[in-house]
Amino acid sequence: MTTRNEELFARSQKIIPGGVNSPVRAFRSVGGTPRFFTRGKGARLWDADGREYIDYVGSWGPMILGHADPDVIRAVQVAAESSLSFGAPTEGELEMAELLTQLLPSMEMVRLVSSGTEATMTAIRLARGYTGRNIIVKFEGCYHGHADALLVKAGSGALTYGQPSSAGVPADTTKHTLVLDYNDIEGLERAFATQGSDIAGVILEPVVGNMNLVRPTDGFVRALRQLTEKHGAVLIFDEVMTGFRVGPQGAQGLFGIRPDLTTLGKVIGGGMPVGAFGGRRDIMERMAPLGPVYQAGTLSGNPVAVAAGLTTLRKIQAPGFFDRLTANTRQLVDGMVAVAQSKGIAFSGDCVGGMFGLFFRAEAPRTFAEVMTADKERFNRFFHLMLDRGVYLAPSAFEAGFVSAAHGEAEFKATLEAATASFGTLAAAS
Ligand code: KE4
Repeated sequence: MTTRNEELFARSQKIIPGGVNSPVRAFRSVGGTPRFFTRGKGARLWDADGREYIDYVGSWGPMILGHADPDVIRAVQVAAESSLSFGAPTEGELEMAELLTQLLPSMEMVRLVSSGTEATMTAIRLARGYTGRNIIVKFEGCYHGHADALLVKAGSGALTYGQPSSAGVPADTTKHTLVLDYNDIEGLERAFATQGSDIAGVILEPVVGNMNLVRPTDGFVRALRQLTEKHGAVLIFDEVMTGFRVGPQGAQGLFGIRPDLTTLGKVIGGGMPVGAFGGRRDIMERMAPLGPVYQAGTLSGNPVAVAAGLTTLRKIQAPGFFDRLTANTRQLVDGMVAVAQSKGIAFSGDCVGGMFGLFFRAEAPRTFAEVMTADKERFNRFFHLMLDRGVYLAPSAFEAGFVSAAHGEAEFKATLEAATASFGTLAAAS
């Protein structure tokens, strides 16, 4: 009997590449049929067959308040009634800019765009325009959106399908992209020792979520700041995922590091298309129309999207919001690790704020190479065992998961029950 999800997926594959509007949604690495969701409320989702799930994808990070938060929905409705877009300044986008520069002290100036990709694409152009240099340093396994120069040994969907460097990107474009190993301080020091005067900027995920979750070592973060400072390179924290997800001031707040530029997305749109880049005033003032670095966008700062983002950002300032989110996420991960290990399964987990990583390997990985030693096939089986029990994890071994403020005891209890049964099935099969 064909389910509604299967019927919809069969139709969509005829006219949308892979049947999806973003590759990681296609379930191609985990196998099976993607779920077409019809409704979300709080921590829960319902698919086209009416099945209910506890959601740990959260639209890949934005839904930090949970789905259909009443205040966010009302703000969007009110904004929409005054037109959807003007293509002109509005007070709302000014309020958003004021809030972002207040919440992130490193952000002296900011510009809104419509996606994380636009934010990172512009940030590297700005680093090159500001320094007059060409080389951009990135790290294998980090994903910064799909701008040509950054689709080199990328993470997320690119890693999921084993095509970390995309077709269609001319070698001329990526010859200025230097890819190093995450957490490899010596490699970083060598690169700056030999090419420091040609490096325009370094971009990284300050906590990686796109080769699954990998934390930086203290030494790595400090070396990044010291070496970029010493050589006049722009340090870009890509906080599209970590921004207002790992803490009230993102990863830069956790590490006490002041990057030169920060890119944002996801949470700052609350589920609507909002990205942002910002940082040092002397760098940002090179942006058109003030300076020579061009960037533009028809829907940048869109009033309806900003209404969703502003409401979300204000609500997560509530006292104790991140303490609760962090404690809940840690409780979930520790519970799953304990259950897996009680069944003799090589399994580990880690979490930072409201994002987490699950690994079928004994220790949480610290490098790309260690991530690649995790048992991907076992993850794929686990993914479906959990999905069949109504728990929706990210459909890839190389993606982080997300907890929202709407996840409570009922969700964590049901999730651990599903995990206990699923790990039991895996243990019995081995
Ligand atoms: P978007 O262009 O997808 O809004 O943002 C790109 C981006 C930039 N930087 C980081 C650190 C990111 O995580 C992302 C997007 N993340 C993926 C999930 N791993 C989005 C999901 C998808 O590609 O469909």
